[in-house]
Amino acid sequence: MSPTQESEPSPLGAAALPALAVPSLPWVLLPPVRIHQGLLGLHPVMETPLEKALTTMVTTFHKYSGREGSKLTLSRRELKELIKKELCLGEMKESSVDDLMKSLDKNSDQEIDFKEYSVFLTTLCMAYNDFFLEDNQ
Ligand SMILES: [Ca+2]
Repeated sequence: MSPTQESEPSPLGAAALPALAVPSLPWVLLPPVRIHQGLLGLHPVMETPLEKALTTMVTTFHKYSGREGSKLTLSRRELKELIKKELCLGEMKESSVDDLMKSLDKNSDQEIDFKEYSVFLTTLCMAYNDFFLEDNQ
């Protein structure tokens, strides 16, 4: 954080958001392949906990992105509501929401698209991992 930013630090450490380089994935990991394999009886169709978590990450985005404006992006209000309801952080200060929006909105269009949201979740996931490691030392 630069010395000129005197507002409270983001509760999510959003200032340290990484740039997301999207790797190309082995085709066997892609959802249509998984579903097709399930239909062929190659594996149980039931989702594993990790697959459920991925599905929840996607459906949670769309649960809020469809409320106003573009259905494919989160507005500031939609992001604030998602954080309040899905991360149980309660009401965020307006300045914290502004800081988070500024950190996440890499293309500066005042909306959070799915890639920007993915960076947010990745950052949270890294913080959870740090907490997990500290707790298990
Ligand atoms: Ca954006």
